[in-house]
Amino acid sequence: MNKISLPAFFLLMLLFSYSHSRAQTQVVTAGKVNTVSISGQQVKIKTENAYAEITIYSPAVIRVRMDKKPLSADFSYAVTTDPQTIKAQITQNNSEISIVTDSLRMHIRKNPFAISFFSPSGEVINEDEPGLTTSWIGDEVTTYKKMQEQERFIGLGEKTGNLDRKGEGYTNWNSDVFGYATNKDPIYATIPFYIGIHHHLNYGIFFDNSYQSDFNFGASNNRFSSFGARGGEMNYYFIYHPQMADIIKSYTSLTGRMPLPPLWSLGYQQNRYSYYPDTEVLRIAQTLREKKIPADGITLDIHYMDAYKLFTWNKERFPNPQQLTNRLREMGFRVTVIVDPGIKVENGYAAYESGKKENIFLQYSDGENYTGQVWPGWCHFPDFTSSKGRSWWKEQVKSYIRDGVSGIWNDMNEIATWGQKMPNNVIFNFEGHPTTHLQGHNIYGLQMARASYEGAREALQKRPFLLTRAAYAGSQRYSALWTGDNRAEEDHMLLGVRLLNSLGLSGFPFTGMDIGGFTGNPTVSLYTRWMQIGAFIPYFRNHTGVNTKSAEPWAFGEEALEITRNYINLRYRLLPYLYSTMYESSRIGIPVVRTLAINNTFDANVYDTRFQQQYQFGPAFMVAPFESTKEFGSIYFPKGKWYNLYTDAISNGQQEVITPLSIKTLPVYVKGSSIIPMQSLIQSTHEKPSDTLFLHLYKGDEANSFVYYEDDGESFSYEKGGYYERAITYDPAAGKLTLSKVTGSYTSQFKYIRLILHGFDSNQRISVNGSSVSVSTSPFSFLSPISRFDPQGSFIPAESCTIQQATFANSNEFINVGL
Ligand code: NBV
Repeated sequence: MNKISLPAFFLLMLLFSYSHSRAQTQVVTAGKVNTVSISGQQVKIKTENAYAEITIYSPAVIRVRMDKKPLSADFSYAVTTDPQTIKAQITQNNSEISIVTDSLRMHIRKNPFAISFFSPSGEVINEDEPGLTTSWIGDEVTTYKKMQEQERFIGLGEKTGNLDRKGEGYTNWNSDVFGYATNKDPIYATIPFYIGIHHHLNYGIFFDNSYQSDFNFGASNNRFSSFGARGGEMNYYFIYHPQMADIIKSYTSLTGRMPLPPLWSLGYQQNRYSYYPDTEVLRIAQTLREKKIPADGITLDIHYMDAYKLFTWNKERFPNPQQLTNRLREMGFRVTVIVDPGIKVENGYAAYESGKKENIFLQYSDGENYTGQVWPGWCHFPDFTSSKGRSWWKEQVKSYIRDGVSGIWNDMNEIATWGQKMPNNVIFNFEGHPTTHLQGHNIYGLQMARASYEGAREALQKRPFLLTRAAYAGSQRYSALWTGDNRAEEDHMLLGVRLLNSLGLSGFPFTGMDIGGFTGNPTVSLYTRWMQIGAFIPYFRNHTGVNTKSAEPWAFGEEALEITRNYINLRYRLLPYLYSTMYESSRIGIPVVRTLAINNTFDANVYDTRFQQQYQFGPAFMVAPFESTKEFGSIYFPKGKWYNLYTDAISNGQQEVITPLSIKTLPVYVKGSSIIPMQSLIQSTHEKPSDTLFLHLYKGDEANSFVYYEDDGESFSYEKGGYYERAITYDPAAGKLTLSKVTGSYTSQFKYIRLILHGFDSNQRISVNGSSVSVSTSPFSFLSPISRFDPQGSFIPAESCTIQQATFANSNEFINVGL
């Protein structure tokens, strides 16, 4: 045996550890392409250091997968669709591989491997930074994209900061962030999808990797934008369409769309941490009715439980939950309960015993159940990434439904535990492909929401309402999302609007924030302004923390009550419009809260930090939220013609207007050519509105169409044709408003329509199906005057023309209105 001297041995050891640490810290790029195999719509590539697979999903969507080792079995919690079979050409020569579809071109340079995407007319949409491309440092993988001139970046779901994210970096690691600062990152949800914009082009990138991921949009560098993760594959979907709305449609065709929610969940919901005992819950419900504040939901926070133990009721506070939910239902209220994932470790506690017996809890790598501390004390946590864990949870959730609960609110599912450091050696089943906390963490909230949704749906046999705090891309398939523990501060209200705008861009239409703020106490004006905004967001819930003052609409004095009630009333009158818009979202993924960037992508003003909060609420309204303390505000009107909601005064587009502000009204504008269906005021969706649908038409220059949608609001019979749908089309050039034939077998609750015209002459002549009808001019107002505080009335009522009622229900005929 060869002898080795001691100094030589130490030298060898030193060299070994040096080269080993170099391997860890080295940047490894894919390198030169060695082999290419093309089959159907897929290209498989082996490079010097990596394996790549390029798959065409649709003419506009191409997926890129890369790893240093051969790609493992394909699996995603987010993507639910398979590639479509399409017409595409894939060719190669010595220097590149080229893929051409009807919508885009992709080139893959061979030496070294680098990807570029072009529009059909040859403009660069997006390209790998040629020197950096895709690389690894240890297990961490990153793709670097060349920063295009004046490139902007928007989206990435629930992320703080500006609408335009240029110059910023973000991390995805779902986190419990009580009272977060307005620039905090990360917060609760991971939606690794963004949209890049430059040179009148826009594209989407969805990076489907649930490890902690990092996005850089030119933070601390002027060379690239990048996205990467601490482990797993480079796995992204590139989406190109000329219109941003189509990018969102394609993204949601990959990750799924919101199921149509129950109508009641679009009503006003009252909450605090926590209403108890049952008599207090009833007092709140009773007061809402007495004060004529329309409402549909009451939410029970953690104090309903016995010592925070899930699936139990505190017998002293809630001796008879069924009786309570029944009583509330008679009053027109639905109950939502909060659920946390932590199951208390306590012998004899049914959920603990059965969870232990069925072996459904997350475990350390040595097989011992993971124990972490949260509200009830030391807890185990169901593994929602296993079908066994989800089935167990589904059965537990059903007990709430038996008690008359209609909604499940999933909290603390980041997972939040005291200390906020779940160990990385906790193992997640991942549908039979066990993995560590590193990959499981960001998925947990999505799978908890899924299990709750499936359990509630099975037991209810109707549409349940689901709310979640943590999420991953695709969570919109199961649940609405709210933005967690915000603060009762002016800038938090505006941040909340930006968060919902960004979530909407990222496939999440059903969203809300704690109206009034969770931590702290809002001023009277802040509360009032926030409630006004709440009327124009999909999930309209007032919520506040445990030690704060009362925050019900009557807790801020008479004037705030009147203003708040006015806007809740308006919300209820707008339900036919909102429900139809939610229906559209459930079909094609376009959000209800729409940043102006969706329709005005290349107008630099919409990214101006002064205007970035402005948003559209569905196709018709533009809301301009301002701090409640401001007396004047600058509003940007994008292209088009805009009517003041309260006065019908017209502002032309592409201009900035300084506007006086009043706490009595939220600045809201209606786009010319809009069609807005409304109903009479009701106190809850339990109550039937009058038999007349109020159809508002705003004179405009562009043709427009609105799909009116109605169904029973709670069952799934719409899936089997039980709905009422008709397109309403306005053609200003022809002076025509047309209601198409009805599709679906549902009988509308409305028998008649009353058409209310805005911006037309008061001596406008009107015909319905060829016969002229009489027109009356009467004032119309979206809000009632706040008489006591403003005897003159705050609003100049819009001049409106009303036509005679026309038959609406079950019409198999077109209705043609000549204008
Ligand atoms: O369950 C209590 C709260 C809840 O009210 C809030 O909305 C959640 O975001 N929950 C967080 C737990 C603790 C908050 C300090």
